[in-house]
Amino acid sequence: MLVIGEKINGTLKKTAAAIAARDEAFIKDIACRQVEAGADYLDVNAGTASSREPEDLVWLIEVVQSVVDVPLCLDSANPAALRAGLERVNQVPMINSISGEAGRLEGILPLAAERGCPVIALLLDDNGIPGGEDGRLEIARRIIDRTREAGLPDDQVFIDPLAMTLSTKTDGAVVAINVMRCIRSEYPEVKFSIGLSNISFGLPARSLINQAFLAQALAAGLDAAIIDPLDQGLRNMLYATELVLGRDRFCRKYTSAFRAGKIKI
Ligand code: THG
Repeated sequence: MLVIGEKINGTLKKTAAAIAARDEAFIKDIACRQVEAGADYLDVNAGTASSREPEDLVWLIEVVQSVVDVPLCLDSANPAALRAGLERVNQVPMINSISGEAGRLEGILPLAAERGCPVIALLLDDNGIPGGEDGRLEIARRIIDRTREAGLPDDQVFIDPLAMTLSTKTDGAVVAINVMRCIRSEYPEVKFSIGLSNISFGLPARSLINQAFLAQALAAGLDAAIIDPLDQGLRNMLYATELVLGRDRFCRKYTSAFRAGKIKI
């Protein structure tokens, strides 16, 4: 599974302050720590007002690329910010995200299609997030029609089924898992990504809930997740579950992660 480090996110208070103050050391530190912990991609989200977002996102990208060389996951709903970011990246980034919303399909999908970038697609549209499986599946089919029409191969599309907060929605994780299973049987090449920590907002011992969900989501075919790579328990669970699911030939990933000190109990 691809680990997309979540911590460079301007909607978090400390990161917002670092972006406003152009505090390079703060950003470099969370970039390096996430990559050392095993992040394959780093999510970069400026989280700022749309007029400032292009320059803030470009600043973040340049600071991050000055210390690490993993590809980035450009996290924005703003086509102008994404366009500016796409001009500065050193490696093909993931675009986070399109959705069933008309504005994103028109403004963002062409940016990804032109460059053949992998893209994350959220299962929501201009009417919001459907609560049940059927509504999400209908949006997924519409999105995949559009990505195919734009010439983007199915294996470059990462569907994010949207895990809802369990404290307010009892079936918030189950719906996401059922949706992944249905889409996989209909579109075997399409991939899945999820923002894992949404499910545990407002609850104690969040990492435990995130770990339980990660194991179930991996069993349903999860290919990528936006997570905190510094969460030791989550990392342990990731390596162990991939091993159990037969995704780790000769236990190579598990044993080398253990030797490198990335698995600890
Ligand atoms: N899907 C997609 N993109 C996304 C999300 C998603 N991008 C944003 C978000 N959801 C994923 N990113 C984060 C970043 C941080 C946290 C959660 C999701 C987080 N922060 C802690 C908190 O809020 O309690 C605070 C951590 C800290 O302060 O360091 O949990 O779903 N495609």
